[in-house]
Amino acid sequence: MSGLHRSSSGAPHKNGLPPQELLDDLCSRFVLNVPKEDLQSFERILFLVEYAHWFYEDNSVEKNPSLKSFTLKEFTSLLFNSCDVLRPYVAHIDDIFKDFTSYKVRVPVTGSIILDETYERCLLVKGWKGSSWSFPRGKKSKDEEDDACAIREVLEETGFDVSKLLIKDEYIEAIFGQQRVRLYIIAGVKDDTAFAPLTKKEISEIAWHRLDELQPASDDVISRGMTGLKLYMVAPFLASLKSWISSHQPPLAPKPDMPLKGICVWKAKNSSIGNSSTIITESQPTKPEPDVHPPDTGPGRSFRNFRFDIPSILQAMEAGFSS
Ligand code: M7G
Ligand code: MG
Repeated sequence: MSGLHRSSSGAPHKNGLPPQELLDDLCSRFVLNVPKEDLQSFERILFLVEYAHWFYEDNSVEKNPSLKSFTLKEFTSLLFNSCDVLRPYVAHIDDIFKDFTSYKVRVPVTGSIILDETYERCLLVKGWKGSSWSFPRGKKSKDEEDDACAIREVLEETGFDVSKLLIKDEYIEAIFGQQRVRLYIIAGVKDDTAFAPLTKKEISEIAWHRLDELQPASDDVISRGMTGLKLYMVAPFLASLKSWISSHQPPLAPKPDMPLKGICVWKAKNSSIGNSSTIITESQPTKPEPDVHPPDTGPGRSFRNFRFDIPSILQAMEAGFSS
């Protein structure tokens, strides 16, 4: 209950901008109130800003719909401008943000290809924003093993625990630009299994899709299945998946009479952007911060040498707590 009272303090401006009090609260809760080592690069700080943004969109805006929705970039700018320790870096915000987005696509990703008992269908998730389907997967956290990340990401995105089914050397891997994507094959999952994401506004739909339906015209990162289904990072795995299936016996015989169309197993009630949407699940586990140590080869390297003035941050925190 105390949370409810806290976030309702300070009415939003007429223009929907969050009050300073709310921004201060988000900044101290998500950015300042973390171990010192997490404030040593802008990549890490931007991941913290992203958590603050999700909290703002999923909780503050949801409780108070007169508050405006922002893109991550807009929110980053708002937070940097409102927070004393971040304000000195406002002049560099475009480069910091560009650096963060290019960094994000270099963090290794793992997940799972979940096959039903006939090996005819696989489980795909549809992103909240956009309309494409992908295997449940996500970025590795700092010091996280590939299999642990796959287990966590599949659990977050589908509510399904693959930890007892995952075999460490049964995976398909592909490289997209500078990003390594490893998907563990989890075969023989019952098609009446209940799925529902644990995160908010990340996944809008979960469905079993026939592998035949996904068969792509090309091997591109973004492709379309034969029924027009938009796919993201699915096609490049299909050939290896087919060959894995051809050398493994499914627990159940194929069901050729089943429809070609995907079978939806979970759908958010409302997934439009910028709307105070209600979704079926309510719980939201906190995500560990992503791995921030891939090889530093990308553009904007000079910006990564930018360092926060830690003593002044600590001073500000202390002042904040003693007030
Ligand atoms: P991610 O966690 O950055 O990707 O989520 P990963 O799973 O590949 O590591 C991908 C996208 O989903 C984000 O850029 C957001 O648009 C959205 N998203 C993810 N999460 C966990 C949330 C959340 O908690 N709240 C909101 N509003 N969006 C989210
Ligand atoms: Mg994820």
